[in-house]
Amino acid sequence: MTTFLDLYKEGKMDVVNGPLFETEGGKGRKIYRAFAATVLVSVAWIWVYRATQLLPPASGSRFMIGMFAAELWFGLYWMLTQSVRWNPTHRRTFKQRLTQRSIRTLKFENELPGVDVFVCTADPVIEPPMMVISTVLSVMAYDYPPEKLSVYLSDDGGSELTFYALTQAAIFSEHWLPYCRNYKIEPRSPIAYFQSESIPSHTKHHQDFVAVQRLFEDMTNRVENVTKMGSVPEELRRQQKGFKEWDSFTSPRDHAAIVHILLDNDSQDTEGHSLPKLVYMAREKKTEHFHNFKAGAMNALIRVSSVISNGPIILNVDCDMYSNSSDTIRDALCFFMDEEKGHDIAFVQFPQCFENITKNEVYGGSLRVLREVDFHGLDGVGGPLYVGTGCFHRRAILLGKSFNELGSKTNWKSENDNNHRDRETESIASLVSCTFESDTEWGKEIGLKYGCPVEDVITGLSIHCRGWKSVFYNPKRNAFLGVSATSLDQTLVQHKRWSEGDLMILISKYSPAWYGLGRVHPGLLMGYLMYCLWATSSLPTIYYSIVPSLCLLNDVPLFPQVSSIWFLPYAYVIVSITAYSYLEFLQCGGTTRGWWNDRRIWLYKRTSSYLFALLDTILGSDLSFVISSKVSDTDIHERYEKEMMEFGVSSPLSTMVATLSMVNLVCFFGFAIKFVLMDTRTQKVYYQTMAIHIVLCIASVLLNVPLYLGLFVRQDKGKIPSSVTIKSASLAFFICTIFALL
Ligand SMILES: *[C@@H]1O[C@H](CO)[C@@H](O)[C@H](O)[C@H]1NC(C)=O
Ligand SMILES: *[C@@H]1O[C@H](CO)[C@@H](O)[C@H](O)[C@H]1NC(C)=O
Ligand SMILES: CC(=O)N[C@H]1CO[C@H](CO)[C@@H](O)[C@@H]1O
Repeated sequence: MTTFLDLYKEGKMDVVNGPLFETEGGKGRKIYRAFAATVLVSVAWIWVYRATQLLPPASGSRFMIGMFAAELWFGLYWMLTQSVRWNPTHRRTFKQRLTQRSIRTLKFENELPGVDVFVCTADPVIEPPMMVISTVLSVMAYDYPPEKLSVYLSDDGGSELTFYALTQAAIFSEHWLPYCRNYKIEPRSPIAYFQSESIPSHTKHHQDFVAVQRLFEDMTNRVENVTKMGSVPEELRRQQKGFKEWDSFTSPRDHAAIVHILLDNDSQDTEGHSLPKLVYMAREKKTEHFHNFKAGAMNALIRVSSVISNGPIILNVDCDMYSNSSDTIRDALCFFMDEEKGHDIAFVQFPQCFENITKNEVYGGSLRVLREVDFHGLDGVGGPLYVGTGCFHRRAILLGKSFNELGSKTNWKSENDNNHRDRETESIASLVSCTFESDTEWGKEIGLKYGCPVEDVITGLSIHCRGWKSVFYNPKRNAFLGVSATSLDQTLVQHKRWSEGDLMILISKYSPAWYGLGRVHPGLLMGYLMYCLWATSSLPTIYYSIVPSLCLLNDVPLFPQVSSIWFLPYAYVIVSITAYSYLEFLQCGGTTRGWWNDRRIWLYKRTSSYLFALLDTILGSDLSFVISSKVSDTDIHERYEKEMMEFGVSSPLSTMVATLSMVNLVCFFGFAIKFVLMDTRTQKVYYQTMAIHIVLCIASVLLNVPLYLGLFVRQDKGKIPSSVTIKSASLAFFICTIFALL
């Protein structure tokens, strides 16, 4: 490896002085744009056709208005989706330059900003303490000067089990961090590491491996024993004075603030190196004070960290999302610290990647297209959304600075020196009391925004509106790995929360439709609208997914005949959009069956999650925040590995999905019987007039095959409960009857 000194001797200093990151446009943009133009023409053509159908004297059937409305919507929405495909952007960092600059001037190393990492957890049952501390250990082990790194765990469950686990993690880190450093191992989450790694025996590395592994297994046993017992036994409590805080503890929803510094500047690992700071925080909870979920926890962390370490850079990760790459901090700093282009970057978002994805991702859980297409596209028009995990922020901007206030170049040295301002004067616990935020701008102008289930997206939007840019960095080796939903219901509930939150942004003060207008790039505005309008796209999708089938059953043609010139745009749009989505999915690394599964989930989330999100928003129901479970029992796990869909529970969401698929099945059988009984000539005419209906209905039935299996065939526990079967069958029968009578 050539070091900086070699380069220096050879007079190749420029390698050191170059930019810290580089930006590239995507390939094949021209071809894509030409394709998009052809689709646009076809869409317009379809609109014209519908308009002529509605005019007297044609004035089609009474379903035409709905069809027109749906097609108008799809066309307009398709235009919004072009914003993320128009100008995809890719980024590359040069971390070695960052390192070399710090070798050249020791000053530069001093200037490396402090980084505060926030990990949020909310419930020791749904988020097991071992998983949480494995994430904590993975971020403590970043390749970064430990005296500049601080890790904060916010525990909204206020659980002594989690606290106990964290005390054990603090002890284990004294061995784990030197081990990571000495052998440069990856990944640095001990659970993930010991699951995958084996080291050839008879080496020093192997001896150390075995020793650390034993320590890790002991710790796992201790933590899991305590977790199983549900409380920390007296003799263990006596070993750590922090447990005193739980003496007055009554419930997770009603307790005093607990802030405990487990490792500070004086803590050292077994080799005498400093350890990162490690802080446990459970903010005060009172039943009569609303706590604002994760946004409230994040804001409390911002305040607590400001008096303990006050790092100018903040990274936040979910507790199930461990760091899979120890370089990530340096990657992010390449953006913030670039002398030329770094000054207007507010946050660096890394993609959400998941380790529990099966090959063909039955629940579309990899968010592949979002990661490989949407976010690169957004990056080209001003920056990705903030998605609440795997994101580096500049503290000053989270605190509400606008671009004009801070605009010029950052002096990282002075940012670092802001440390420890108020430590003496303010007691830390008072910073996280229930009443601290009353009559302040916290949750409004300062920190993360309150009142929205997707606090992250709305916070990111307000940052963009203040004139800042963000950056999407998608390195080859995934930087963070989380756990994705492993049942249909979890998936649908998650999408309901996202789409509901995004819809609330649309009607909030920060709506991209009016507040963002003129403040952010028009392309970014369209990108935001694309997500904010998820929920509303449920209605046209539901209409389109059953009305053509029902009309097939009742012999009401809604589409042009095959021989008509108007048939062309329909055929072109259906074929080209389907083929494009297939190719795009493969391009993003997916499989053919994965794409097919993804189409199914696309349909299900639109017809159920999005619909209920829309209804909840209109009817003003509460912000009930369902945490998607991160553990699953072995039965469920087995079926997940076999890629069988997990239905299991009865919920309005699954009933909706089952009903619509049942309607399509009835229509399909009705059509099939009719068709078989016709003579060949009638069949031909029928086919001429109803071709598109037939295609849509058959596609829908094929897409729903796993659901029919769950309804009628499967006998395992993951099948659709019979209550749902009965409800959805009656509803489907009812819908078909009503429709026939119309
Ligand atoms: C996580 O990092 C390891 C290297 O440490 C890499 O081999 C692996 O592919 C990464 N995982 C994912 C899902 O990218
Ligand atoms: C955990 O509990 C089991 C039995 O409940 C016991 O045998 C074992 O020694 C315990 N382990 C630790 C580390 O306390
Ligand atoms: C929570 C969960 O389901 N974790 C699983 C993720 O996938 C790995 C490997 O397939 C399993 O070992 C975990 O149990």
